[in-house]
Amino acid sequence: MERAQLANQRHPLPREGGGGRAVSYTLHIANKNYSSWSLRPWALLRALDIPFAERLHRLGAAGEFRSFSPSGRVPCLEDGATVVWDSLAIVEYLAERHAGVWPADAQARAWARCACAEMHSGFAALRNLHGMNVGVRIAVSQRPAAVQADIARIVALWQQGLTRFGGPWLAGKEFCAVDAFFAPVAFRFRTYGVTPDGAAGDYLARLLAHPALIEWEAAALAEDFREAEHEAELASAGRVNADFRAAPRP
Ligand SMILES: N[C@@H](CCC(=O)N[C@@H](CS)C(=O)NCC(=O)O)C(=O)O
Repeated sequence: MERAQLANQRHPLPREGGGGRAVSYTLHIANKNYSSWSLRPWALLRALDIPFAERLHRLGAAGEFRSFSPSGRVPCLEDGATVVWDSLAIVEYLAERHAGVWPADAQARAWARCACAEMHSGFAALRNLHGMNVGVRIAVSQRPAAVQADIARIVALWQQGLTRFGGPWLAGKEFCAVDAFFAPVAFRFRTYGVTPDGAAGDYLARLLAHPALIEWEAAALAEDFREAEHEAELASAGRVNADFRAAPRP
């Protein structure tokens, strides 16, 4: 049986009005070139083949995010009257409804949850100084020590997960929430020329080649929107080697 079928079989999608059509999700996200937080649940939904409608909002559209998200931030998932407005909370909400969000093995599940939580609350230097910018490649002149430390910790985590659970994904045989949480890191590593050795390097290539990331990347490259703050951040990280994005809107 296909994995997606299995996911929906074990925890069937909730039904409206006692047996009507399956309730569909709406995921609010921001521009795919920049919005690392949006990518997490988007990649998970795609990888598990869970149907959803996407609403893409322009970053910096003042006030707009507040009209659907209590925090004024994305991602934000709507499921009928239920609104879930944080990437980790979205993952847990989905885990209550679909198999495959977390690994079936309890050890792997505990590890995956810890790694997601660490990603969610940590790595501030990488997040701030190596912002996600999918379509650009930067030659970094000098990587700040705090960024190097974040990178070293992520690579160690990846190596640990791959060794302990046997790969090819971080917590075992199947792509799950923890891989989705590190999907933005894969784009960051590529943009800023971070090339881990060994199993972590292979994992980076595997993640970038996942159909969900390929689809996200294609849409990111087609965007002609530029957000001033992200672009300034990028320029301060080093020299732009390549920019594969559609020409900016005049
Ligand atoms: N902890 C939140 C953070 C979400 C977040 O910061 N999202 C950014 C987009 S990448 C945002 O909505 N920014 C809007 C703004 O700053 O106006 C989550 O995990 O969902």
